[in-house]
Amino acid sequence: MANDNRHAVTVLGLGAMGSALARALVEGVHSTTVWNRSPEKADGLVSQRALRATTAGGAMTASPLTIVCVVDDAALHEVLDVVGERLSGRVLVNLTNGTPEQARRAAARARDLGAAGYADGGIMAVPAMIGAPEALVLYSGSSDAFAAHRPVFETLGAARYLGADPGLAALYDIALLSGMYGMFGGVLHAVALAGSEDVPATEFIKLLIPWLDAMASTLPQLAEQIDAGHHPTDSPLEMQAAGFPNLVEASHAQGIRPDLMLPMQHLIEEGVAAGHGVDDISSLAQLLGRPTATPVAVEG
Ligand code: FVH
Repeated sequence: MANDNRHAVTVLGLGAMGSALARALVEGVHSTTVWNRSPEKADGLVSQRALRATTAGGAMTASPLTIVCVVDDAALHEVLDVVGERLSGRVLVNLTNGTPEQARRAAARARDLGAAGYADGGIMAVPAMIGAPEALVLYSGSSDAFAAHRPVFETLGAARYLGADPGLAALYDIALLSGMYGMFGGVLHAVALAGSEDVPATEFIKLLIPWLDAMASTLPQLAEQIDAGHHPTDSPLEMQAAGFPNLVEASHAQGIRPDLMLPMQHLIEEGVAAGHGVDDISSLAQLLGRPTATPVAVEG
C-alpha cells in the first residue's frame, strides 16, 4: 500500500459487474490487477491502467486483497480450485451473489486455504451505479479485513459492514431483493390492469408512484408492530379479505392473470382463519415462519 488512499487490489471475474468494480477501482487510483476466464474481457480495463494477470493464481498473488465477482457459487469454487493455497495470507472478498449457506461454506474453504480473512458481500446496485454513493455494498465476515481495506470498499459505493457471520450479507441481500421483487410484482399487475383499458403504463405510474410512496411511508409503523407482536389498525385483515376477491375477479374479467396476487390473498385468508381478522397486515409476517415476537404490553 502506497498510502492510506491507494491500495493494491485484484479483481477476479470481469463480467458486467466485475468490470464495473475494476473500473471504479482503477478510477479510484488503486493499483488494480485483473483476471477473467475469457481474457479478452480485460482488454478495456488494461487500456485504462489496470494490470493484466494471465492466471487467477497470479492475479491473487499480486495483491493483499482479492475481490471475486463471478456468475455463481459453482464458478467461485472453480476459481478457488485453481487458486488453491495462493490465497494463503491474503484477504478474499466474495461479491458473487449467493445464499447465506454458500457464503459460510466459502468462508470455511478460504480459511482452510490459509486466507488471512474472508468477507462476503451483497451488491445492491447495477453495474452503472458502481462508484457512486447510491451503490450500496453490504459486507459480512472478518471485521479486521473489512476495516483494513475499507478505503477500497468505499471506492465501490457506500460500504456497510453487517457482522462477523459471513452469511449475513447474503441474507440481507436476498431480503432486500425480496422487497424489490414484491414491489415489481405489484407494479406489473397494476400496469397490466390499467393497460387492459388502454391506459399507457407511462401515464398510470404517475398515479402509482405517489401511492407506493404513501404506502412506503407506513413501513416504519409496520416494522414496529412486527417487532412488538401487536397489530392495531383501522384496515383490518377481515376487511382486506372481503375486498380481495374483487381484485381477483376484476383481473379475470379484464383478461389479466391474477397469479402474482393470489399468494397474498391466500396469506390474508390464512391470517383471518388464524384469528388475526381484526389485526393489521403486519400480523402476517409471523405466518411466514418468523419466530414469534414477544408481545409488548400495550395500555388501554
Ligand atoms: N449485473 C447486475 O446487475 C447484478 C447486480 C447485483 C450483483 N450481481 C451479481 O454479480 C455477479 C456477477 O454478475 P455479472 O453481471 O458480472 O455477470 P456476467 O456479466 O454474466 O459475468 C459472469 C462472470 O463470471 C465468470 N464465470 C462464469 N463461470 C465461470 C467459471 N466457471 N470460472 C471462472 N469464471 C466464470 C464469467 O467469465 P467469462 O464467461 O467472461 O469467461 C464472467 O466474468 C453475479 O453473482 C450476479 O448475481 C450482478
